[in-house]
Amino acid sequence: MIVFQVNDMTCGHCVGTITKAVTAADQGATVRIDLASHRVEIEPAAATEAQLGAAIKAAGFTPMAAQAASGPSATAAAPKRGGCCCH
Ligand SMILES: [Cu+2]
Repeated sequence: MIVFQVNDMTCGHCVGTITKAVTAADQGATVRIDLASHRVEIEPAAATEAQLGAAIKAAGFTPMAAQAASGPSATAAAPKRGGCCCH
């Protein structure tokens, strides 16, 4: 599983945008998103972590590599304005 920390994902619209970006990059991928902790978990079918990260970036967000079990050091940075239409 690939996990990204996306701190500028702030609402359900962002979740939809990122889900679409990931499935466009890898049509067989399974995406699970936890908005509260800003985590995007992807079970890829074909794409690499770099390709999926690039797809999320292209959608206007800032993906960071995250461990499957996020440690206490993964404190959320102040959300930046990203690709979301609602902020
Ligand atoms: Cu949003």
